[in-house]
Amino acid sequence: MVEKEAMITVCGRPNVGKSSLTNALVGEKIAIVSSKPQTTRNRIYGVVNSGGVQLVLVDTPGLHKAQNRLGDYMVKVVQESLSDIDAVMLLVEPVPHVGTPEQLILDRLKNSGEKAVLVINKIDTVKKEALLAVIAAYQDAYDFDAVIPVSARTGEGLDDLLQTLKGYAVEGPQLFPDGMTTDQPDQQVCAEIVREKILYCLQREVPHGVAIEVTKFSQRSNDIIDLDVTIYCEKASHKGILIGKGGAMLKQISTMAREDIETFMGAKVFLQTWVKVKENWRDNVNYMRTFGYQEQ
Ligand SMILES: Nc1nc2c(ncn2[C@@H]2O[C@H](COP(=O)(O)OP(=O)(O)OP(=O)(O)O)[C@@H](O)[C@H]2O)c(=O)[nH]1
Ligand SMILES: [Mg+2]
Repeated sequence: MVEKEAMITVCGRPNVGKSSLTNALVGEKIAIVSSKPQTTRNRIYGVVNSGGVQLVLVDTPGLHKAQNRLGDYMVKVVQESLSDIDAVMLLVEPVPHVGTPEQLILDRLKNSGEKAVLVINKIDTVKKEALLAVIAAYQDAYDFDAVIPVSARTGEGLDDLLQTLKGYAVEGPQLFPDGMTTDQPDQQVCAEIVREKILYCLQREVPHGVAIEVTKFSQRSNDIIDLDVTIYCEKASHKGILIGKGGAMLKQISTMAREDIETFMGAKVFLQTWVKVKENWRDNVNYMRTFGYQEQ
């Protein structure tokens, strides 16, 4: 039984591990992850139920300098996720320096007066002694409620973090029913998984110009799903790269995606993929809306 709940935003620069941390706390992969920056494009809720408390984690795009309308949209998503919540987690790399994105978020928090927890991620990559300088740099910059070093990868520090986050819960109606771990429809998670495999398989320029449209999602029987997906890219040359020699690249992407989608859906999936070009869709509001990047 959930008696208390809290909405907590996870924000920070691209690639610090916001989605990895969200997944680790939820205990299920609900947000895609990649080694490339600007993986997350939309606000994603991840739900954690623990000891009568429901935490709704708000995973956000990495705050960066927008270079197209999609970027503008992503930055707006971050800004809108910083108000009307119970607390903010500022996720940072274990480096002893407050960078521009962090400073921008802190300036905003100073204005809004939202409560904030500093979460230093990736502590598996540094020596413990190195953390002191990181903590000092950030404590100079903002009056955080708490500072918690974690590793989303190894799980270190996550129990401490969970206890701290539960402290922000207030009495209120249960926002998500038991068993529901994200607000994303299944179709959207499937589309995101395809995009994750493209981020994994291809170099920087191509995946960042890719959008996914699900054109068929139908349950043939209890345990078989037919899924048709169109991958949009920005240039004919990118289409060639996505398809690869004799279709090899598209086959690899599709196979990897199908395996993960089957795990997520708990069903056998027949996945068909197509590649199409929509030039400069990242600067076209109508295309963006079609692909699910629209003002909330
Ligand atoms: N070593 C280490 N790597 C991590 C940790 N957490 C995340 N990573 C890696 O950091 C990279 C980025 O992770 P994401 O979770 O996609 O980062 P993000 O902040 O959501 O990125 P954007 O969505 O692009 O803003 C991936 O390669 C992760 O595997 C950690 O605790 N330790
Ligand atoms: Mg992310």
